Formats: sequence, C-alpha cells, structure tokens
Amino acid sequence: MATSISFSDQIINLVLLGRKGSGKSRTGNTILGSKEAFKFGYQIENKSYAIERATRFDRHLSVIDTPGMNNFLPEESVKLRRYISEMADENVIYLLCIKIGRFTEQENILIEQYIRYIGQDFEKRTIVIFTHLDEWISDCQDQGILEPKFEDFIATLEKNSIGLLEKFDMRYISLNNRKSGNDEIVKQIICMAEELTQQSSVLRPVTHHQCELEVESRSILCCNFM
Ligand SMILES: Nc1nc2c(ncn2[C@@H]2O[C@H](COP(=O)(O)OP(=O)(O)OP(=O)(O)O)[C@@H](O)[C@H]2O)c(=O)[nH]1
Ligand SMILES: [Mg+2]
Repeated sequence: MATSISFSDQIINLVLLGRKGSGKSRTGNTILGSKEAFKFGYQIENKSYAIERATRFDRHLSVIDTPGMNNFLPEESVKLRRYISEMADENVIYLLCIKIGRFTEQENILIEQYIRYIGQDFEKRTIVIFTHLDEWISDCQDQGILEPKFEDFIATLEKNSIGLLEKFDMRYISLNNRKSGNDEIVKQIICMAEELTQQSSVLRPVTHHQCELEVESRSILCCNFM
C-alpha cells in the first residue's frame, strides 16, 4: 500500500534556462508569486545569475534566474554548474523556457547544447515551460480559431522538436505570465518538480495532463497541496 510522504521540509531548486527573452525572469516571478523578484523586460540585459527564495503552497522553493543565452557552450556550463553547486546542490530541476511559436531549429540547437554540456541529468530533470500563451491564443483567435487548444500547437511541431520533447518524457506546461492568478499552473510545476526530485534514477513520465489531474484530485502522494 502506498504511504504518504511529506515534501514540505525539502527545498526544490528551480533553474530557469532558455534563450534571451524567452520569459525566464517573468516565469520565475510567476512561480515565486511576485512581480518584482527578478527584473524582466526586453530592455533589461541580464548577464548574471540571481536567486530568490519563497515558500509557495507549503513548498520551499529556490528559483535561479540565468542570463539569456542563444548558445550554451562549455564555458557557460562551467559557470552554471559552479553557481548551482554554490547555491543549490540538491533537488535541482531545470525549467527550460521557450516562447510559444519559437520552437525553431535555433531552439533545437540550444537544447542539444544543454543536453550535451549539462549531461544526461539534464534530460531527466527538465520541464519545458512554453511562455507567452496569451499571445499565441490571441494570434489563433485573430486567425479565426476561436478556442485554440495548446495540444494542437504541440501537434504542429516538427519531428525534431517532438523528438526533443520526448527526451523530456513530454513534460511541458504552457504559461501566460501576464495573467495574475496562475496558482494552478504553479502547483503543476511544483508537482512535476517534486516528482522528478524523487526519481533520480528510475524515471517515469510526469506529464502536464497527469499533474493537472493530480492537482485537481489533491489525492496523490506528492501533490498534497493545501
Ligand atoms: N504576453 C506575454 N509576455 C511575456 C510572457 N512572459 C514574458 N513576457 C514578456 O517577454 C519579455 C521577456 O521576458 P523576460 O522574462 O524578461 O525574458 P528573459 O528570458 O528573462 O530575458 P533575458 O533575461 O533577457 O534572457 C518581457 O517583455 C516580458 O514581459 C507571457 O507569458 N506573455
Ligand atoms: Mg531575464
């Protein structure tokens, strides 16, 4: 019989990665429940790492914001590893931010670089966050699709992009960072992250849908949100 485990004492370290302007800082703010934790905006050139901590839904979180990179080369991976090892050596989960509609060949190259230079661990510990959901929805609506479904966007992705998502066991979430009240999405992200921290070697897929159901039912072991 399954036993309930409390995760409330552990810190989950969420590391935001992705291209310049992909919405990393704002995603960090959404997760932290603050508009001011990380500076965001196209005019801000973020060249350094930053960490902010908060307790959200009874979970202790450290969120690490990273400089926007269009290429992730070995020297960057050294800096990233150093920062992570100083700040957060356990329970590290990567949140790979991609602006919806920008899952292009350039994006694929960047992801391959993360996999190559961060290592196998990266695939096992990454959740893809598709940002700018609101812009995608309004573009669809302007083109006559009144009720666009995010899964339809996934279905339009090229084979290479799907192949990369599969490496992450199809762990992805779509997010509108401009919306206030993203609590359910934040719970889903925390839920996925918690599951991944428990699966360091034996990994099974934790999908968006699965976590959505789990958060809704509030009955599963790891997603016991108050
Ligand atoms: N409409 C909309 N805008 C967003 C969303 N997420 C981020 N943005 C905007 O996109 C721009 C870039 O967001 P940031 O969070 O600064 O992106 P970043 O990845 O941290 O950028 P760098 O630090 O420069 O790499 C800002 O103008 C944000 O307000 C979203 O979900 N919807
Ligand atoms: Mg930023």
